[in-house]
Parts: sequence; structure tokens; C-alpha cells
Amino acid sequence: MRHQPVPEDKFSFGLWTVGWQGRDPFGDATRPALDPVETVHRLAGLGAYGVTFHDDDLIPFGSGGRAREAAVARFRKALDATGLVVPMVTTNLFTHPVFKDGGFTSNDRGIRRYALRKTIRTLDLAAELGARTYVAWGGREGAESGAAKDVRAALDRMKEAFDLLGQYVVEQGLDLRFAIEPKPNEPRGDILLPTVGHALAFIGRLERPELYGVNPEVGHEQMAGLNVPHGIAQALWSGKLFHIDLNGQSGLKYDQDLRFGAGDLRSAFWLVDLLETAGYGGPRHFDFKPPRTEDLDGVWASAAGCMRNYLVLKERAAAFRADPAVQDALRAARLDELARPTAEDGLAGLLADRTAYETFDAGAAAARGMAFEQLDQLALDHLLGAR
Ligand code: 3MF
Ligand code: MG
Ligand code: MG
Repeated sequence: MRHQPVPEDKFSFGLWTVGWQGRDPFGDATRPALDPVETVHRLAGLGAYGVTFHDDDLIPFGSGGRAREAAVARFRKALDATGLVVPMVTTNLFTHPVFKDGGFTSNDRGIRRYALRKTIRTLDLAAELGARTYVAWGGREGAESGAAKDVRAALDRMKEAFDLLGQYVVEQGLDLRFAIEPKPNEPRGDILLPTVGHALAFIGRLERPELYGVNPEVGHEQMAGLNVPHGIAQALWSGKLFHIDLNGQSGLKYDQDLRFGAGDLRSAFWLVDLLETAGYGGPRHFDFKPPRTEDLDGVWASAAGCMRNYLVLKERAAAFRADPAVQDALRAARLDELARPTAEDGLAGLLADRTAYETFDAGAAAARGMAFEQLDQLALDHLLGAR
């Protein structure tokens, strides 16, 4: 099978991913800055289809109108030359010190209004470049101490912000949907909307819930000790998987942002299996950081590795699903029964059915094994290339 990416695979990368210079809390940059135009050409050469960015990745913070126009014009020229598209755009509300207590939920009202205006400028830019998704990661929306943040008031302000942005998009007729990106912590001690579940519940409280979905990131859910495919499955089940950040993470650590496939490989296998069988049609977006040990050759090798690992896992997952032994094992594990309604006869039928309770042999049912281990070993064999 093909392991060489093509645009139809819908792989996309953020400018800030390959462009990460390796600055961390303990060390300086280990790599030079990358020109967004060069990034576009390199990504297209590797077989990607899209590039995404924060406003400040493309237009340095504080640039005047002319510098902004010039940066966008150069970038657009590179897009036109390569055929790369911009499926998603986002706003940086975390780097500048003004956002030290957040953007939409800073205790300082002036800063909240500034964050909204900065975001609205980015919505215009997103629409101008043809993006259909706007991602919102509130990395600084949180706290390190208890009394510092009234969480219920902060959630009111978060709702107010998203409702205003939704109103703007509708009134301006922009073809954009919002995808909220959860993360439990880092850079704040605790971040608001820490998991997919919190974000889904929040969306239900917004004025126009249909405009909002989630952008889960593999490593962020794992930082909370959660099962990524389970969270993604619930987002899909809710019709809310608008976008996804793929990367790798090894357990409960700082946000590692490893290339996709590194870290928890089994979880990556099940995630690809899920995305490919559930009909997810959006971008396969990589939000990773090539480790600061790498030079620029290592950066592009790391980016190519993200796509290659996705395609290899897609091949392995398809082989797993197509294997007759797996299909038998799935039946033995009663997956077909799980897909069947519990009471298609309705509540009256359930209550009238003596075999459901009065004569049900709980002892015999308890004695039957579920046959999950045989099924999982088949999966592992496929993942390891042993079948
Ligand atoms: C941080 C992230 C962010 C978001 C980005 C897009 C800097 O852990 O994942 O990357 O993905 O802001 O909204
Ligand atoms: Mg991250
Ligand atoms: Mg991310």
C-alpha cells in the first residue's frame, strides 16, 4: 500500500509546529526562524494539503496595516504557487504578556475586549484565506490559585465571548465554524474547559451551539489520563468533531507534542481506525513539535514521519477490519449485539418479557467469557505486522 502522502489524504500542519525554534522553559532556541513562505513550499513538497497558523505566526504582533497586507500577499502567492490550502486559522491569545491572565476570561475587562477585537481581526483573515474552521485554544484561560479566578463568572465571560464571535460570523455572513481545543494545564496551572467532555457541555450552553464543535488534541487528553479514541468517539457521536490535532504523548507528563505515532502507539492505531471508519472528513492536522535536538533536516523528517505513521496505521487498521479471523472474533465478542437496540420492543415489551428478568439466568450469563483478549491480540498482531 501507499505510504507516500498526497493532498487527498488531507494532511495539514501549523506554521508554529515545524516553525518551533526549540525554545523551552530551560533553554534558548536551537533552530533559526522559518519563513512561512518556505514552510508552504516544503510542506507541499512533502505531500501535505494544508497549512494553518495563528495570526502572529504570519503577521508579527503589533505589525501595522501595510506590513500585514505584505505578509498576507507573500503567503497567498506561495499558496497559489503550491496549491496548498488554509483549512483553519486561530488567534494567539497566549504569548504576549498582556494575556498573562487570559484573553476571554482575564479578570481585566479591557484585556478581554482587546482579546475579542484581536480575534475578530483573525476571523476576517480566516475568511479572506478561505478557511472554514476557526480553532480557539484558551491556553491562558485559567488559574494557579483558588480565589484568583471565580470560575462561574469566568465561564459567563467565556460564553459571552463565544456568543459575540458567533454573532459576528453570522452578521458578516462568514462561512466559518468554531472548534474549541481543550487542554487540562500548561501553561496555566489549571485551564478552563480542560477536556473534550467539559468543552462539549459548554457548547450546549451557547446561543448558537450549531456553530461550535471541538478540536481535541491527542496529547492534551492523555495529559489528563484519558482515553483519546473514547473522547474522539464521543465528539463524533455528538456531531462535534470539527477538527483534530494529531501528535504523540507518553503518559502523564508535560505537553510533549511528539510526532504522530510516537508515544502511545496503540492509542494512535485505534484513533486512526476510528477516524477512518467513522467517516471523519476533516483535515488530519498535526500539532507537534520536532524535538529541539533536531536541525532543519530533522524538522522535515519529523513532519514526514507524522504523515507516514498515519498512512501505515491506516493500512494496518484496514487490514485488521478486513481479516476474517477478526470478523469472527468481533462476533464472538458480541459487538453485533452491542449495535442492536436493547429494547426495540419498547418499554411495554421489556416489562412484559419474563425472559428479561423473571426467568433470566444471571449465573449462566455471568459464566460466559467476553472473548476480548483473543480479539485484542489479533489487533496487536496487525499493529506489529505479525499478521
Ligand atoms: C498548545 C496547543 C496550541 C493550539 C493552537 C491552535 C500552540 O498545547 O495545542 O498550539 O493547538 O493554539 O489553536
Ligand atoms: Mg499541545
Ligand atoms: Mg493543539
